[in-house]
Amino acid sequence: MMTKPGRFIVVEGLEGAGKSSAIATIRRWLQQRQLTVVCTREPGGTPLAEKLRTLVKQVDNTEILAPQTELLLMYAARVQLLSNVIRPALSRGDWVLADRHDMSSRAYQGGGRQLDEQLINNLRSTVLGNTRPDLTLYLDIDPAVGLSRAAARGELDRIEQEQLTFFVRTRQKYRQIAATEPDIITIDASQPLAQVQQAITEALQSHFAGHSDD
Ligand code: Z5A
Repeated sequence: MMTKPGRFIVVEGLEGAGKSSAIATIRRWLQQRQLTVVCTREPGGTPLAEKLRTLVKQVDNTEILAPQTELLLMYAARVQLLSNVIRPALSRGDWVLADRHDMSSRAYQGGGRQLDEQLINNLRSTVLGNTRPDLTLYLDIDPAVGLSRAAARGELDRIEQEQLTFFVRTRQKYRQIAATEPDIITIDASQPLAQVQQAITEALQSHFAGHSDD
């Protein structure tokens, strides 16, 4: 019997946008349809990629992380995750539900850090190959609102300590990408949680109509 290929769903957005809550909603929606779900986070999701996550998030006062190093570490972690977790899951027919993926690098390193787009595109084509998300839900939030939600949780990591202008550029890039790519749905994450959840469910129902049990 042929295995039906799995699907790849990504949740994106600035810190405090509500990605964790969105992932819980999507996970429930998939499990109600008896689909096997593999959840990932980036950077991270394999033992080595989790070590890289610690490196990029920790505040190190002895050496400044160069923006290009940051970019390469994000893609190094992504290669590991794609090879060891995402591609095997998709070939088994599982559904992959990702907390961040490639769009984060385009927005944070491309928009926030203003790194060369050609450099990022070269890395993307080498690392991603043909593996692309079936659907990306981009949770759009004003950075000031997102950061205040994130700050309420306690200590800020290295990237969270950036100036507001960095996050304004990151959001601009997110919105620019979302406006031009058809498999990205933008959700207004400033709405109350119940409305965000409703918008997510509607997006899933319209995008994966064949899997809806309603
Ligand atoms: N990064 C990068 O630069 N390049 C890359 O390629 C990749 C990542 C892959 C990962 O950190 C960092 O790496 C991230 C981007 C960078 N850095 N920054 N800055 P992370 O994974 O630890 O952090 P995060 O992804 O930003 O997670 P987060 O702060 O936890 O965001 P969230 O998951 O979207 O937030 P949340 O936990 O769901 O919600 C935050 C709070 O808001 C929480 O108390 C909720 O109850 C509340 N909330 C959520 N939704 C609502 C609504 N609708 N109304 C009111 N309150 C709400």
